[in-house]
This record gives sequence, C-alpha cells and structure tokens, in this order.
Amino acid sequence: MKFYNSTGPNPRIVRMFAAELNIPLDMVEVDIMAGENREAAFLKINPAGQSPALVLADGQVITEITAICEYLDEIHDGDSLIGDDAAARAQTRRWTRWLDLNICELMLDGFRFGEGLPIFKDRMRCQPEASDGLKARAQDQMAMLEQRLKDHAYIAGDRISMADIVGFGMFDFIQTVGQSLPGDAIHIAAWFEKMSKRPSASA
Ligand SMILES: N[C@@H](CCC(=O)N[C@@H](CS)C(=O)NCC(=O)O)C(=O)O
Repeated sequence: MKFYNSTGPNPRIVRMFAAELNIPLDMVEVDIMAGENREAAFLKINPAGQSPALVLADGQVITEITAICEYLDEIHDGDSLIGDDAAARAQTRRWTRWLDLNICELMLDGFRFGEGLPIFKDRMRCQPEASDGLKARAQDQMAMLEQRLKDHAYIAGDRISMADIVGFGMFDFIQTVGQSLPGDAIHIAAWFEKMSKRPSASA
C-alpha cells in the first residue's frame, strides 16, 4: 500500500487519521507546488490531479480523503473513528458531509480563488469574484458548528471521529492563508485547542 502525499490540508487529514489508528503509511511525495500532480504520470493514478491517493497492493487506487479514511478504518483492528454501530457511523458520515459541503469546500474555494489564485489560475477554472462570498458563506455556518460543540464534546458525538479530523485539518490550514475562526465561538476554539494537542496533530 502506497500513500501519495504532499503539502496541503487534505493529505495531512489522512496522515492524522492514520496516526490516530497507528497505521504506518508508506509515502511517496508529490510536489504539488511544482504541479507534479497535474502531469501525466500522476494523472494516471488520480485523473482528478489532486493529492492524496492511496494505491493498494493489487493496484487499486482510492482517492478522496473521506474514502481513504474509511478504508483505513475498516482494515485496522481496534477502535473505530467512523463508529461502532450503524447509527454512530451515520452520525460520523452526516457531520463529515455537512462540514465538507458547507464549510471546508467553501473555505478552500475561497482560498483557491483568492490568496491561492496565483497557484490555481492555470490549473482549474477559477472564479475570483466568488472568493469573498464563499468565505462569508463558510463563516455563516460556524454558528451551527458552535452550537453543536456547545452540546457535544466532538462534532459527531461524545468521542473523536473522522468529522473532527477533517474539520481540524481544514481549520488549521485555512488560518495560515488568511481565513479565521469566529472570535466569539468559544466552543469551536476549545475543541480546536483540544484537537491540536493530540499527538496525531503533528503527523
Ligand atoms: N476532494 C479531494 C481534494 C484534494 C485536494 O484538493 N488536494 C490538494 C492538496 S491539499 C491538491 O492536490 N492541490 C493541488 C492542485 O489541485 O493542483 C480529496 O478529498 O482528496
């Protein structure tokens, strides 16, 4: 099993997830700043031209971080970061998808079309005029996340799950490129601090 890794929040989320489960990853580095991920050799692995990618021993490729995390969770013995029963797994998938669709992807496109435009303008269709609106829409959803974390220790419930790792990885990155967490969101701030202290956060 080989893990095609790079800088950026998405591979980091998978590295953190794997570290939580004590799964070692055999890494192959991809230089996304130099555009290696958009060249023919890498496009054969992931036609979407993005990292990360997990290549299994039989050659099958898994991309998209939540699919990779779910695969790693299923192949390992021990505590699950997805959930122990159908309802718990549904909660994890519910909140992970909500975060991805309503906060993470908006923040990322806000970055790609704004501060990241010099990197992304020749890689994908960019909408610079949408950057501020996307960032604002992501911030609008923070009130719901704040309420959720007021009532629960972790995003999907009372224990850590994939939703927390996806959210933490994205928020940790986005604060390095000009977006911030709402100053009055004390429960998000406490959760973020708790996540940042996990040994896996350095993976
Ligand atoms: N939806 C993808 C997103 C992957 C992604 O955007 N990866 C970034 C690195 S964090 C990337 O490859 N960026 C370089 C590029 O798009 O050229 C996933 O879940 O894995």
